[in-house]
Amino acid sequence: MASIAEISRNDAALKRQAEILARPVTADRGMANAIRALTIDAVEAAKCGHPGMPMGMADVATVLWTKYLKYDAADPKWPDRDRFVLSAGHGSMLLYALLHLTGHDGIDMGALRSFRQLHSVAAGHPEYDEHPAIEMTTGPLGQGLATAVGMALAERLLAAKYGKSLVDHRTWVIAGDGCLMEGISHEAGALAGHLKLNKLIVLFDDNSISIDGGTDLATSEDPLKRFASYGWATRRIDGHDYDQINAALAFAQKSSKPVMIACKTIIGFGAPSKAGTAGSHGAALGGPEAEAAKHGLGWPHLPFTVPQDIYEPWKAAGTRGVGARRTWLKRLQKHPQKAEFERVMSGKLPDGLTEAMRDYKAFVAETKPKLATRQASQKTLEVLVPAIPELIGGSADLTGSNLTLVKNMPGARPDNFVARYIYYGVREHGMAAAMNGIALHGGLIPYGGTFFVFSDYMRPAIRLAALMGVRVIHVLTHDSIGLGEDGPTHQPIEHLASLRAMPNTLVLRPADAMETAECWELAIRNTAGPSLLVLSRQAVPALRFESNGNKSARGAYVLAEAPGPRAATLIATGTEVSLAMAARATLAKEGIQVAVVSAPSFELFEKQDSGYRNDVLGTARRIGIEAAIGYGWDRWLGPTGKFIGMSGFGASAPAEDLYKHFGITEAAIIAAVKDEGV
Ligand SMILES: Cc1ncc(C[n+]2csc(CCOP(=O)(O)OP(=O)(O)O)c2C)c(N)n1
Ligand SMILES: [Mg+2]
Repeated sequence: MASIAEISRNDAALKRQAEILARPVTADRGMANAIRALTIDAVEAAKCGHPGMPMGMADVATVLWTKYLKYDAADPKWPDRDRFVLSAGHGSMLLYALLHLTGHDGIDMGALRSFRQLHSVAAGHPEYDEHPAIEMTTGPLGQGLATAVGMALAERLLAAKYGKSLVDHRTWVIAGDGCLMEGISHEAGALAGHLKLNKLIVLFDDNSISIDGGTDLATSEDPLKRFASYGWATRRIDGHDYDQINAALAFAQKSSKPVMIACKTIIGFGAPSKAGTAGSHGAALGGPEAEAAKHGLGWPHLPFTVPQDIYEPWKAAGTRGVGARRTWLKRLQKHPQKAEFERVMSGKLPDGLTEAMRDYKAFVAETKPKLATRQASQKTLEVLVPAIPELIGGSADLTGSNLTLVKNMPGARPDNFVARYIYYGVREHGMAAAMNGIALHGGLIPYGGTFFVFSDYMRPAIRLAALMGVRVIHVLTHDSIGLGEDGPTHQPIEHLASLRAMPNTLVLRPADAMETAECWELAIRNTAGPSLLVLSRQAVPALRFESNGNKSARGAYVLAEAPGPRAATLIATGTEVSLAMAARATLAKEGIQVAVVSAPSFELFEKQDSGYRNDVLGTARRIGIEAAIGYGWDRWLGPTGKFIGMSGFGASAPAEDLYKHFGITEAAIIAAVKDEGV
């Protein structure tokens, strides 16, 4: 039953809608109605979807896409285009209708007819890979907004490097009540405000409705005041009034701060009874309501039909940027940094990287350093940062612990973007999403650090990186009970298992300085998804003394073979590999020969052919050692194997005491080997 408040709110929305519909249909409104009609048709055809948001925001989107957004439908990947992010991804039909109407290839009426069907470009939520003009995958609310912050930041960083003549564009976002209720909107908004990312403009679909009903069920905040306190410029407009929309977008283009424009809209605008209600949010309007909506909007055309006089101005909008793109191309031809700009935008790594890493690894082989792998990571960065100018580092306020900063990495500041490092603040989620945006923008390779345990705070953004397949690198230090005294809140236990379970995510846990260098190389070269470098706080001895090739690339390899037939195979990762090596040496003195396998990456090992895998794993009994939960190890250990690791949360104590307390010791490994009657 609708409450009195709800009924009166709906009445007010319908009254306002009636007033607007009573006015003559202007050319702009006619164009916006094409978005509404296509949305209604596609959602009716699919029998599901979200008509409310596209119908509500059609007027704002029409103004943006016909007058302000810089793009050329003929080249959706033009590097200096404005970025458009539909953070409220459930309103996907808004984007598909816009791409179709503006004449983008690859999204014809057939695609709209097959909205939400298998292999359709027009998927339920916008998907990055489905069409080149879809800047990112959205749907998890708030992610689009936070990712857009990274895009806008990338623009500033590249503009500082290559100049305005090559890099000078805006990032536009449509976000809903949901995006702004999500916590990540705070992290993202605060970071953007602090850095004064003035070319970031958020169009807030301020319809005061979400799924459960009016937003007053759950929130009383004024997001504009919140964003103003972050340092944003804000405006409040009627989202169905073209003069107000135009004025606000023109204002936004001149702002010296990021901009949020709250567009008061009626969700489901045009629907005779469902407009202004949650009923239009996420379900087909239904035949009679859909018909009446089109009638009320003054849209007499058949389903999936747009008359020529409406198509034409839309197509013209799609070619509005042709001139700007051509003059940009001319500027590029003459630009002294043309080759470098094209290289970084293509994602190709610089010449000289392989040689620099080869020399560094030879040095590691020779010097055999005893280092925590986080320190080894920093040493590797000392090579990578000068060799890869597009590498942009950062940390969520743990720079000194993650060891993510090396020399000649100035931090980005609002007044200086000639920078190599981002102080993300204590904002892991915001950082991971911004890193996605930096990578999606192109021209930069982001890495960012935090404690491994707080990967939980970043998980939704890591998942989107995996889903989209973008190159981001997470430096995750303090990777086990080995961090010691900070105790169980800080000790990752289930994180390796849970992140290994995430598709298209490369989890790398190196055992020593050499493997750390190899894993960094793998991460840098992994263009297909996120890479996670899982690194220790505590020191480990050098275990690898030859530097040719990249053994970690196969995921697991025999670090030390048994001189004769294997009595057992010890398989370990990270800091536990040295423990396995110590056990191997002790057992050898007793005449028991075991092999040690180092397994820095399960994902890469899984990809090897079974012949290689069987050779590495061997036929002897297998013992897995990892200071984490054993979930997922069974597939390597087989039915007779044994796992030595954690079975619950850690504790606060010096690291050595914890290893003893939890039974992850040389003695335990030796006992496990002997238990099998060797
Ligand atoms: C992180 C996340 N939580 C929940 C959802 C499910 N969901 C999709 S839309 C929506 C309501 C969004 O409200 P609003 O942004 O106001 O959209 P509108 O109803 O105005 O279109 C919810 C809860 C989601 N997509 N992402
Ligand atoms: Mg809403």
